[in-house]
Amino acid sequence: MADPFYITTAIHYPNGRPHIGHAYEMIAADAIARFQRQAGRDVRFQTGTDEHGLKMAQTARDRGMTARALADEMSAFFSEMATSLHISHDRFIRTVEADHYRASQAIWEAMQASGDLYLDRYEGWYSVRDEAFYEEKELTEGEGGQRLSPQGTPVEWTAEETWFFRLSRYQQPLLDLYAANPGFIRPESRRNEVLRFVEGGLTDLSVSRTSFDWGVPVPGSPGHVMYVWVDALTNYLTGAGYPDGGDLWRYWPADLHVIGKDIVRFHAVYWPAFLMSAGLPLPREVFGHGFVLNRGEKMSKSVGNVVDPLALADAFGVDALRYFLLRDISWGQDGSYSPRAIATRANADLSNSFGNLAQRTLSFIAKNLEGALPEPGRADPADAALLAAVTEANGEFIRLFAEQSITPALEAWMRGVFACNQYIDVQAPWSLRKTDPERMHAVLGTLVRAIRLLAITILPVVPASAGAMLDQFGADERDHAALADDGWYARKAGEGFRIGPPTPIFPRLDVPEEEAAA
Ligand code: ME8
Repeated sequence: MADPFYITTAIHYPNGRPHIGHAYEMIAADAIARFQRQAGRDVRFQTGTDEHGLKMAQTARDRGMTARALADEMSAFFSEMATSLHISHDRFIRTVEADHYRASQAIWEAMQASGDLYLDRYEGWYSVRDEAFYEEKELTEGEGGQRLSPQGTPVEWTAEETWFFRLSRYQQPLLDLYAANPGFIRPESRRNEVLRFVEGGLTDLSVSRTSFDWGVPVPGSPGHVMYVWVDALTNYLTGAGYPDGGDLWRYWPADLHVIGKDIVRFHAVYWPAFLMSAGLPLPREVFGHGFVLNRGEKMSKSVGNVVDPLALADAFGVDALRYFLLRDISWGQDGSYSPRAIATRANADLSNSFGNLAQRTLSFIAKNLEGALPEPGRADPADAALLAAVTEANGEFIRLFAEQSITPALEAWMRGVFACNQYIDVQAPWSLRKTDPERMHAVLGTLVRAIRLLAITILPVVPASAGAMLDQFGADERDHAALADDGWYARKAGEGFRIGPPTPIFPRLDVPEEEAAA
């Protein structure tokens, strides 16, 4: 039985339509999920929407609709976006689903049984936009004396009777956890932030609300709904079949929670504390990725620079967008995008380098060999050298990607593509056609092998295009084991497989002249 690998994205607030940050997170997690499947893991991948809380309730009220109606309307956009971006999730969870209510109430009862919940009065600052409580010392003052959270969002004073979670009890267990598992929070910068926060002392956390009712009811406590983060975090357990167990429970604990840097505290402090309290195993890793900025600026509705990711995918192609986001935004750091940057990167790497290489090779074979796979021909040391270079580049990709060094992995892969382009220029198969057909066969056969290896390796990043390319070669085996399968070529040739006239896989994109306002 393959080793399980459970990966999740954050669940997104459907109080508006998805933006490029949401798309980025889904794409990155999807590439990791696909990579792990290729590596032979038994992958479960979950994404979804986080539908409770005051922010949803207030947005719905402003729009004159119920929170549920708003959630239904907006959640559909997130789910459609996942499909459009070729996200390979196994479940799109919505926190209004019945099994999620059961899981949330079960973890609540488990925390209660540990003696970690008590009823008291909360008075303090709350940010609706962050759905977060803050301490006085964390706040700054904005215009007109408005108090602001560390995220720059307005906070308001709230006072109500609520349930508290004894977070203060978990300071030492959390510090022990971080010390024993240096990879629990990544990247390093995020880990240091969390360490400083926890070392500074933890106060008990208000975990229920009485001033509104849009949430999961607290068991046995009429009038209380759970603080939205309690139920939101529990989605990861719901997706693994908690509390019923069963077949999906093999996926718990999660291997990787992919989230943005603004919500690391919830995932690396509150979440493991809740789980410890409930007596459940802890996730193995929380990765806090950076923010995608619109030409260096934070996206905001008021600045008017919020871009619909599907418009970008329509303009440039899903795979161009996926490749750009993973190649140009260093995983774990903030990065900028612009239509010009997307088209420039996709043209340089995908169209001009990889796509052109495949197109030249395949159309030459289709035209001159009637699509038959080239014969072994007369080998030259340059052929073995190319395959060795490609194998090394792919090996580097796999080694780096496995440790989430995503941008360096893509750079390694490009070295393999460059090696092929150099080889084709030096070997010039088109001029061998008349002078030395035996060499021509050997060169083209080497290229077919090399391109197949490169296409398999890049599948997690550009699944549709690399998949279509492999279809043209009739290459059906696509996991990492297929990279070591030397018999593939002889088998295909033996079947009399023919390469059809190729359709271009990575069309050249028009690079927008000006950076038109988004
Ligand atoms: O925080 N660039 O939901 P959310 C990159 N519901 N990532 C970004 C981003 C940007 N510009 N803006 C947001 C929530 N994100 C909670 C999560 S999980 C149990 C509950 C990321 O819709 C953000 O960091 O505000 C988060 O990981 C995800 O998008 C959803 O953000």
